[in-house]
Amino acid sequence: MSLKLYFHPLSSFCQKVLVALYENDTPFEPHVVDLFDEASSAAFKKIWPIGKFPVLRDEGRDRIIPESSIIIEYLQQHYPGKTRFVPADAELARQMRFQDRFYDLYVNVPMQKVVTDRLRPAGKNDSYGVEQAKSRLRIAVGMVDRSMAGKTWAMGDDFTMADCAAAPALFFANKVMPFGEAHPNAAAYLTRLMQRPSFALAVKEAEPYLTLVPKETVKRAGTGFSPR
Ligand SMILES: N[C@@H](CCC(=O)N[C@@H](CS)C(=O)NCC(=O)O)C(=O)O
Repeated sequence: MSLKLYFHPLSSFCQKVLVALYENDTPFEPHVVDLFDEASSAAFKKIWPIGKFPVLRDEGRDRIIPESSIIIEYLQQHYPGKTRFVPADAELARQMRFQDRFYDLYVNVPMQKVVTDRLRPAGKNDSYGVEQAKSRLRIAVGMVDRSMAGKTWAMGDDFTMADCAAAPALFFANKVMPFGEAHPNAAAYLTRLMQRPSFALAVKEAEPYLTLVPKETVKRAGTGFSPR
């Protein structure tokens, strides 16, 4: 098989790429990386020394492609299917890329900051950084709520890379900061994303690993971190 994906089922950035692969039934060989396992982590860092997943390897074209958005652009270019991730129109493509950046940088990244802080060794927590991340996430979810009024997908009627980015970012953001009734458009968008078969499959595959999500984060955040 030409495509090999280095990933972990629980990783939000990896789920973003899984959604794209599942959307178009693109065949690939899954290769789960366990960053807590020294051998698995070292083997992965030989491929991509930065050590962040997902990474796609295209053996047929002898290419190694890191970075979720770049991977999806690559899939669009070389393995196109029924779902078009990047609009053909240049102006719409620019708008879509902005949405993709927004979900990655202002929803996914702060959400991860909140979650991963709980995985740090005792005494190494970054409470100031977590408060900043919560504040940014709160602002970003409010913006999502306003921008999704009257829309089905991030770009309107067509499902694109921006929705691949939004699905796991909002899924986990909703776990650390439940949207509730204050953000009905964001909540309804997340419901649509969860009903999309590609993301539903990624979530199902992550289920066996959900116990690894630090429970304390969800509990603490759920009580002290509700959007206003
Ligand atoms: N900009 C990267 C972000 C990837 C990323 O942050 N991946 C996380 C998992 S969701 C990771 O590899 N974390 C491990 C680490 O930072 O050591 C992308 O879009 O692919």
